[in-house]
Amino acid sequence: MKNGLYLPGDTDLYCLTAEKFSKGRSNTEIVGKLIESDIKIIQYREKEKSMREKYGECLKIREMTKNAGVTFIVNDDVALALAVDADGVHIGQDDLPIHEVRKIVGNKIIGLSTHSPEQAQNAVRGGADYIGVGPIYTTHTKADVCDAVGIEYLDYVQNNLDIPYTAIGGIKLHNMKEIVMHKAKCISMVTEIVGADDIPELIKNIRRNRRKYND
Ligand code: TZP
Ligand code: MG
Repeated sequence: MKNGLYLPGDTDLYCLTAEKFSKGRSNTEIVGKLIESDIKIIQYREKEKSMREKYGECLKIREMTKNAGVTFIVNDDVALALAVDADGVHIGQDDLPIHEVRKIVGNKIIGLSTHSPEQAQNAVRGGADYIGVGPIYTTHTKADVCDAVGIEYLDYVQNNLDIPYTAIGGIKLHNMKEIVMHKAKCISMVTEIVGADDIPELIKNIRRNRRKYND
């Protein structure tokens, strides 16, 4: 936890919006379904809308997540995260370095996407609050995504570093067993969840699977 807020490692699923894959449902509608399913961390990820549109959506999501005690992270944009008083920001390897983001966001949560042991070590050294670990499997959800890094990278982080993380990239109900067996506590599934016809039911199935694989 940080500032009384959930981090990956405190919870089983870290969910992200992806309206393009949400079968006609809006980001806010999806967030409502996630909160209903007892999801404790939600990231607003939206690459195609204007800043003003994103601002409007984030204001609504901020209210929804605050009322539900859910950690709210904004992807990419530090200014947007601050404007809507999100709990944190998630950045990538090509964004401002963590120490600069830290100067801007103060004590808010900073998450960083990482794809190699070296990037993960640098994230720890730089003071990231959590890292994204992936893409574990091939994914086409992200436009500029790098090649799959494989389960070995998850093993490296799990066995060598002491930082909360979420495993991400190509993870689905049907292949999550490997991720659970490799001890990832927190998992992100983007298209699998936002694209589900019945999101609460899918999340129940994911949780049922995790219990089964942990036994
Ligand atoms: N970061 C690394 S992979 C990824 C992001 C945002 C996309 C993962 O999407 P999916 O649909 O779960 O493969
Ligand atoms: Mg980014």
